[in-house]
This record gives sequence, C-alpha cells and structure tokens, in this order.
Amino acid sequence: MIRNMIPKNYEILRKKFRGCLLGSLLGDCLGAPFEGDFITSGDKIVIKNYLDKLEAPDFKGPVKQYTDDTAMTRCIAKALIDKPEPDYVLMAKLFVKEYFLEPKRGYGQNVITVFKKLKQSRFQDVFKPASEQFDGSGSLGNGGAMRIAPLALYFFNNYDLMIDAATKATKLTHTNPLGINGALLQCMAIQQCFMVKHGEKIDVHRFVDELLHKMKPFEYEEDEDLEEILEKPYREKLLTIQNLLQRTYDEDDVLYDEILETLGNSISALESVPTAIYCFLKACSETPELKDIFRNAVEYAISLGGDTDTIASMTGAIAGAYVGEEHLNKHLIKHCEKHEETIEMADNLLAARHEQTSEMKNS
Ligand code: F2R
Ligand code: MG
Ligand code: MG
Repeated sequence: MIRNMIPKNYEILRKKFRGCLLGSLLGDCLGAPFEGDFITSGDKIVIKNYLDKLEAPDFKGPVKQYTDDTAMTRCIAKALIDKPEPDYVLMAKLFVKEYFLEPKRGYGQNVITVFKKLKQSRFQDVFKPASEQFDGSGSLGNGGAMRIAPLALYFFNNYDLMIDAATKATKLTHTNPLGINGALLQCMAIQQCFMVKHGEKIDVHRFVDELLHKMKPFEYEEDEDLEEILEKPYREKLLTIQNLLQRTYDEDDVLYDEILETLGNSISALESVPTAIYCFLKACSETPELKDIFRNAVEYAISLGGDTDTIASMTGAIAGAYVGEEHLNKHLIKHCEKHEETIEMADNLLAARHEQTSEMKNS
C-alpha cells in the first residue's frame, strides 16, 4: 500500500511544519505589544527581560493575543487543509469571514475595503477589489508576506507551484509588485530552510546568494542597450543584507541605526521582509547553539521597533522552519493564544500535503 506510506523524514517534516507555524504565531503575539514603537536602548533591556520572564517555567500571565498576521495565516492553512488544490475563492471567503467575526485584530487600514468589496460582490471576481486599491496601483503593504508561511510549507518540494500559489494568494489583497514580490521573497526564505539538512548550520552568504538568484526573474535589470537602469529593489536589499552580515558584533549600536535606515521597519513589504530575513541570518551567524537561534532572532526583530508584530512573525516563521519545534521554548509557546490549535493545524497541513503528493504519484 503505497498511498498512505509515511516517509522516513516525516518526523523531521512535522517538526519543521510545527516550528514554522508556531514561530509565526510567537513572533506575532510577542511583537504585537510593541507595534509602532520607537525602541530606545532601555527598551531593548525591557524586551529581553519580558522574553526571559515568559520563558521561565513557573511564570503565569495573561494570554498573548495574536493579530491580523496570524488570523490571515490561519485562513490560508485552513483553505489548504480543506481543499488540497489551492482554492482562491475559498481563501477570500475565509479572510472575509474571519475579518467580520473579529474585526479588531489590528488589520491594515486599506485592506478592509477589499474585504467589504469582496463581500458586496459575493466573491464574483476575487482578484478585482485588490486591483482597485490605491487608484489601481495596488497595496504594497506586507499583508501578503505576513500570511504566506502555509504555502511555503505546503509546496516546500515544488518550487514552481509554490511561486504560482503564493502570487495568487497575495493578489487577493495586494497587487502592487512590491507587495507580491515581498510575499514571494518571504516564501522563498522559508522554503530554503527546508533544504538545509536537519541540524546543519546555515551558510548565511549562500542563503542570500540563492535568494538573489531566485528573485532575478521577478525584477527588472540594468539594460545596457537602452543605457537605462531599471528597478531591482529587493535584490538591492539582499545585497545590503550581505554587506551588513559582514560587520562585526562590536559595531552593534552603529549597525542598529544603519539597519533601520537601509532595511527599514515599516508596514511596507519592501521595508520589512528583507529586515525579517536579516534578523534570522544575523542570529544564525552569531549564535553558536541551534537552540538559541529562534529566541535571538525574534528578540532582535522586536527590538528594531516599527512593525514589530509582522517583522517578528516573519522572522519567527523562517527561524522556526529552520530549527524546528524542538528548539522553540515550550514555556514561551504556552503564553500564546491558540498555540495548541496551531500545532494541530501544522500536523493537518502536513497530512494534507502528504495525501495530495501520494495521490499525484498514484494517478
Ligand atoms: N495595521 C497594522 N498596524 C496599525 C496599528 C494596529 C494597532 N496596533 C491596532 O491594534 O489597531 N498592522 C497590520 O497591517 C500590516 C499589514 O497591512 P496590509 O495587510 O498590507 O494592509 P494595507 O491596508 O493594504 O496596507 C497597509 C498600509 O500601507 C500603506 N500602503 C499600502 N500600499 C500603498 C500604496 N500603494 N501607496 C501608498 N500607501 C500604501 C497604507 O498606509 C496602508 O494603510 C501589518 O503590519 C499588520 O500587522
Ligand atoms: Mg498585525
Ligand atoms: Mg504589523
């Protein structure tokens, strides 16, 4: 019976699926209280103490609530679990249902217009309302990237399908190329973490080189014939990451200001997705033990201020996919809203993927 055979690496995959979705949830829940803040050096100590306290075995405190980032991530995971072929009408319906059930999850100001139009139009053309945002230029916010993790997991071993599905799922709300390419870059970073052998150290420069290569088809190039320089904003950011990663630890204070200036910490995809990738890679290059990478990456993401829930959530998704559930602090996890459901969701997503792959092989 080939159909439901469990592959040898299923346990590793389960750890990575759980690590990624829990990582995304933790970053959102832990970063949310600081969203929009400017962080001083004193605040950085407060953030460290806050995380230390939450990691302590006996600490009891109010549940840390998730925001729109997780609400929308859950919708994409649910859609894939219910219908193994990506169904964009279903995704749109779940976004709208979720928003009207719990509108106070801190959604982006303009994306709400998309939800209302989708509802009014009875989901006739699910891509139309987003294409009308910002006078037709589309949203460049990080709302597409912040929720993309389930697609990176689901298609971890099929790059072309992953890119296609991530593009369409993003276009339900974000049609500006910066919004779409930000979601693709986040998706690629998570997927690349699956390609690193379990427990193996990441070569941070190679990691960025691969992203540079993969982003090339999605951005314009320098055109020698026309003597014109066309835009390649995400690759410029990736080159900045390469440069920042070469800097030494004792420059940290100077580096901090430079990161905010060059990578950014805003609500736009261009000024948050590369920042999240940097937070992850910085932690990888400076942290000797695998078990500390997740905490260091997320703490650093929050300490940058600005769009902290989203940058920490995207950092957490990448870091969690790399280290796996076993290297996320179990005490930290239990403070986050719906952490048990998130584990179940990760398992169901993997089971749906396994079922779909087996059916494809048998047909
Ligand atoms: N909305 C927030 N945070 C605000 C404060 C929340 C507060 N803590 C609370 O609890 O109420 N966070 C969430 O929004 C971000 C994701 O936003 P998304 O989904 O991309 O939304 P939207 O509305 O499409 O874009 C967000 C803003 O970006 C600017 N913008 C986008 N495209 C633009 C364009 N083409 N031209 C000019 N501006 C553009 C607008 O200001 C949009 O309102 C995440 O941080 C999530 O956590
Ligand atoms: Mg949010
Ligand atoms: Mg945010």
